[in-house]
Amino acid sequence: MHLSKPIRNIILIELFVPVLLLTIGIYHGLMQVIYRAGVIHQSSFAKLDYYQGLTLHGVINAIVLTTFFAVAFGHATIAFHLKKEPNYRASMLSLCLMVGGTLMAAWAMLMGKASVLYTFYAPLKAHPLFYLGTALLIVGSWVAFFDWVSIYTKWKKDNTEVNTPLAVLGTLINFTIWFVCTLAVAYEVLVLLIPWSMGWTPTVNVSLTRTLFWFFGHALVYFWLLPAYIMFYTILPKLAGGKLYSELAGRIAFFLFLLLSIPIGVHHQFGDPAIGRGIKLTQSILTFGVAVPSFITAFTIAASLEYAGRKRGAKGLWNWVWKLPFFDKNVYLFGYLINGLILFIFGGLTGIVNASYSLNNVIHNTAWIPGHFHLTVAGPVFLAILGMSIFMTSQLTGKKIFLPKINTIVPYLWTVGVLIFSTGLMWGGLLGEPRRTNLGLTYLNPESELYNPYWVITTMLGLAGGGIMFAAGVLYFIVFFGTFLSKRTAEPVIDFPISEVYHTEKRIPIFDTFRPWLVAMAVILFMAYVPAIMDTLNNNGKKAPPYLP
Ligand code: HAS
Ligand code: CU
Repeated sequence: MHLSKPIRNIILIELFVPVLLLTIGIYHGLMQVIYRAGVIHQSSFAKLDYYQGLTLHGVINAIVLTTFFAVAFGHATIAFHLKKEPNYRASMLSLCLMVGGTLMAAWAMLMGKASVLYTFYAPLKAHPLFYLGTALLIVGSWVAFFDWVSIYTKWKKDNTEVNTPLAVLGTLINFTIWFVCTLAVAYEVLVLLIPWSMGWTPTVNVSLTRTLFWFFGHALVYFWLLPAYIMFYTILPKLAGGKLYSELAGRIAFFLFLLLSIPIGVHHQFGDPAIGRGIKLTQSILTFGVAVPSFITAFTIAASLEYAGRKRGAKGLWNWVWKLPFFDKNVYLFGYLINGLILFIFGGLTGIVNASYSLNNVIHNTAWIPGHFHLTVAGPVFLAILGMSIFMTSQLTGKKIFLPKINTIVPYLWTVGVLIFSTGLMWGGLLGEPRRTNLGLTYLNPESELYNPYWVITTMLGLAGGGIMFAAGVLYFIVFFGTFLSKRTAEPVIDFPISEVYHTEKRIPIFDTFRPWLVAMAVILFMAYVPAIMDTLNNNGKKAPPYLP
């Protein structure tokens, strides 16, 4: 499909800006592993504080990159499937708000005035511009979403009997989850944190800020994941040379995410004394529920891949796996997506450990947690973003991929790195190695009385894996920026390879409508969160003084 130049440029800026910032994010990832392994005694060559570097790493990689990408991919998805360009003014406003907000937050972090980590709840306190900046970034993404809703409602009026394309359904569901969960963080930032940070209110209810943050913070992880799921369902089977085994399974999975992504944030707060046990157990069980759409996805995608392998002539039980186009540079996106899926098998299993209320005690606040989330957000999510950012850049500029062979190996290198890195962190976590702690200067120095010999090997594994991840990141930058800078050889377009469906299924109206699902979502949310919020209001420890680092 052809897009007008201004819209193409907006999408390209939404890819370019966060990838440029990602160079800082990835650099701080490398510094983290070097520092944690006790190899150097400062956490960056610019002499940034450990927590400042960690905040830059988390905010840029997990909040800025993911939000910009979701909007850029959403624009392209809606335009491609509904054959209607996004509105120029709305898209421009959205872009300006997101870039402006990011610059504000970046200034605060780089000045060392916002070393509050990407989970920016109290009692850590940031400069007001950090909070305002993140709020603007979020509002900018809403503007793009509102425009898509208006495009979609017009399309639906003319196509009442036609199933909404799966990718469009996934995008709208994802941004509905995002809109609802960000309302809580908007309230937290605007009503609680900014007045506190400006000095207008002397104290803040720490438990309430944590609870509002996690209302947003857990759903955030599915906001990262769903664009990757859209690619797994609608694009991957085609790249593999097969068909999507069941489109209905995809619809069911997306609607289950709509119901269950938000009302489970308390699984990040099993250790919070303000919240009661009953609601913790309830949300633990609901968390097992949210694993169901991922299991559905695992089986549906595996069946689609098996079909592709057999179509390519595979015989026997497992031979189909080896027939898949792992290193075919013409379908390099396959490599990015399949590696993400492989990592997610381990990311999902560790997530289920985390969700188990009592087991969570063993791993909470240990290095196990970053081990888990590098298998998820730095697994399927990050690899899908890397692959798709190169794909969209090449198509929207009409330029050939720079160094296509290197591009093909990036996801494999990254995956090897993540597997080693996460093994080190999770092993260390089980041996009590803490997360988010200045390890280098204390526990790993044999002269320190806090020296812990068990964590030497685990942080070294982290260093080895992190080094490989960094190398893969550098190769990706070379391909991405090289593609940007090469000469145009074709007409700029956006054409996603879309999978056919294996079973032709009849349209089932309930899986093509939003209203009943939104009502069910509201009811579950209400039941899961009113008791949690009441607990934080009733048990707030009254006047806890702010902790200033
Ligand atoms: Fe998580 C903490 C539970 C998924 C990210 N998680 C985190 C944090 C992050 C994060 C960033 O219950 C740390 C937050 C912080 O800073 O404190 N997580 C879960 C559960 C799931 C889960 C139950 N997490 C994710 C995803 C993330 C993510 C997705 C990012 C994108 N997580 C937790 C809990 C905590 C937590 C607790 C708090 C811990 C604490 O104490 O602090 C589930 O959604 C996982 C379900 C997934 C599956 C896997 C399905 C497998 C698939 C692959 C199939 C492969 C194929 C390939 C087909 C059941 C789909 C075949 C291969 C061939 C070669 C053919
Ligand atoms: Cu969570």
